[in-house]
Amino acid sequence: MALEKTLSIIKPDAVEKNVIGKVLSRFEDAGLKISAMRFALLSKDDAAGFYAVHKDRPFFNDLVEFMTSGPVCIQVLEGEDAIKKNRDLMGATDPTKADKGTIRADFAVSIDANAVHGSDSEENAAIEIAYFFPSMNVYAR
Ligand code: IDP
Ligand code: MG
Repeated sequence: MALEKTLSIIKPDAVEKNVIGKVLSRFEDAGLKISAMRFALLSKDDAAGFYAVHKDRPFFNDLVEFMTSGPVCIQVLEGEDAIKKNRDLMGATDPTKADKGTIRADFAVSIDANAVHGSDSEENAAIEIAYFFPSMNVYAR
């Protein structure tokens, strides 16, 4: 295991549901530390740039539409094995298939409005963190 950082986004549906604190508690209770955090109302260009890897997928326009539909709360999480730990806490992309007790099973309603984003690899975590946070805004332990 390695000390890692990962990018997390509490998506517009979960912000609207007023469960930011509950989601953050899941991270903290699992031993992840919040190293940076900000709110943002993403423009279409911001969301399209962030999800550029999905630009040829059929759901891309819906995804950009959804991610710009309201404010998001973006964090850097840090800890041992943080990338996989966060993916395990999140649950499957489709909340109807997510394991019981995961964030998506408990707070999400559909594959579009699925409450949270989490980086899927070390390489993408570094790219995604840099997309939203200048290094001076990431707490260095
Ligand atoms: P992930 O968020 O679990 O990593 P990805 O495959 O990276 O899932 O997809 C990014 C986001 O795009 C998902 O969180 C979801 O909101 C949306 N998405 C993925 N697959 C579909 C789909 O088949 N239909 C509609 N939206 C989708
Ligand atoms: Mg993904």
